[in-house]
Amino acid sequence: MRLVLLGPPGSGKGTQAARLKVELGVPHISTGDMLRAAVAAGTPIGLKAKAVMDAGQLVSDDILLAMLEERLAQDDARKGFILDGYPRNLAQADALEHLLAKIGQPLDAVVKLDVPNQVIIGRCEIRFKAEHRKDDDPEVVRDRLKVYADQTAPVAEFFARRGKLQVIDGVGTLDEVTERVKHALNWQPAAVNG
Ligand code: B4P
Repeated sequence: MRLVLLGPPGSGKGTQAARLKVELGVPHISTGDMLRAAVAAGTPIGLKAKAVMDAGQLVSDDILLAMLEERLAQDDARKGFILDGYPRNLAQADALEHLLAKIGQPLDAVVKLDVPNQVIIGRCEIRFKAEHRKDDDPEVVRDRLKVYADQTAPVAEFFARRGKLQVIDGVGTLDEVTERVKHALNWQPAAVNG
């Protein structure tokens, strides 16, 4: 299964991907997690990305594409992947399509989690209080939602035109949302032998 999870910041892409990877048996590839790891390790990419991320803006397309290409070349991604946080603009959507064609791994599906802005602001505020992630500061979340509306929302249309987009309601319990994603994917667990 080669899946992209789309949705605004705080819509639950990372949360759902972490649950789905077990059942789908493929790695969860989060560009947000990769960037945060680079920041924590103080790598050259991390040093460039930190201020951009803290301000709720998008890190450069070149950096993201190089990071993703390297990650998809790893052995575990040959059986598929759940991509969370990429693509975030039309240039990235185009780059992804070309990269996946080059490595012969076209996408099976794109699932978008629909969550109203007020719910997102509430979720990020809870996480801000618990984890102090700078980009969860309510002021920054408003900027991230604007970046999403301007740059990421058109990506859904990009995939809709290719007949790959499914939109689901991302409000509900974690289990409810996971079930909706699986339903959208028409996912059946493999039969247990014996
Ligand atoms: P991400 O790491 O992708 O952003 P996120 O806020 O973690 O979004 P996600 O939708 O995964 O939310 P989550 O499950 O955690 O990006 C961070 C930054 O990295 C970006 O702003 C950007 O600067 C940079 N970046 C990443 N990818 C990039 C790219 N491709 N190009 C350029 N820059 C890039 O859920 C949020 C909260 O809600 C959690 O606390 C969770 O517990 C809670 N929650 C989830 N589901 C819930 C539910 N059903 N009910 C109640 N709460 C729920």
